[in-house]
Amino acid sequence: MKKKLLLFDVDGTLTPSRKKIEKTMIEMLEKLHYNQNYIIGFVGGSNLEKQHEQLGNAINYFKYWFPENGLVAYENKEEFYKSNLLDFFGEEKLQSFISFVLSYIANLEIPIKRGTFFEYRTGLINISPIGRNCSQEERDNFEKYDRKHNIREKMIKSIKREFQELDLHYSIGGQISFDVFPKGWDKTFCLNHFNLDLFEEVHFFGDKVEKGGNDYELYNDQRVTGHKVTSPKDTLKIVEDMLR
Ligand code: M1P
Repeated sequence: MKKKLLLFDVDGTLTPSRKKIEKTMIEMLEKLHYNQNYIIGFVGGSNLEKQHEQLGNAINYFKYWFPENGLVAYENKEEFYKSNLLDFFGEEKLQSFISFVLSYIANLEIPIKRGTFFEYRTGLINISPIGRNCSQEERDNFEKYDRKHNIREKMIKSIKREFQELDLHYSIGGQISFDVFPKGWDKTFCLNHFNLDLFEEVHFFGDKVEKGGNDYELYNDQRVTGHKVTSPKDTLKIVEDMLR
């Protein structure tokens, strides 16, 4: 019998943004794990270390782990795929990209800046105008400030203008940063790891499904049934209805 594949975004869908998973969600994942009709996976923009921190031991309920949009991929806890961003850019272009971003941030006037403005990951680059090692309170304040002043959107526009020749995709998935990666390396990338004919249905749950959000492409992909959620509670409700 074919099974249903359920794929979940992490931040805002399984856990509150950048926070730890709650008990009710752990219980639901446990139910899905032992249900013969379903296979579950998660697909998020963060790296595995951060996802593990948020999901705790509940990570083991997932057969598929897709950190960095599936540019790194695990099945049953074993890594089986890893992409390489450097092959896409080449050292020279990558350096001029980094220099542009850092000088943009150096000239940016915002209420506070901390450290780690540029994070080079396996399959994507994460850029944060305030800096990734700000506190939770500083994060929350930046998010509010950005909603009003569109700091990230403006920055993305400038980078796009400067690097028009690079086929890059920009996506705002969290509170203080945005991700940059080659077009096509969005969350739909994780589907490349499957023969989808083997599943009865494929579902995806995400909160940032509007254009520019990092769930947009997978949510709208013809091969999946997309579920828009507004919080982890919402995810619980939809899945519980499915299981009834
Ligand atoms: O998973 C959503 C996003 O989570 C983090 O964003 P932020 O730190 O801005 O809240 C980052 O890991 C980002 O890469 C990711 O897309």
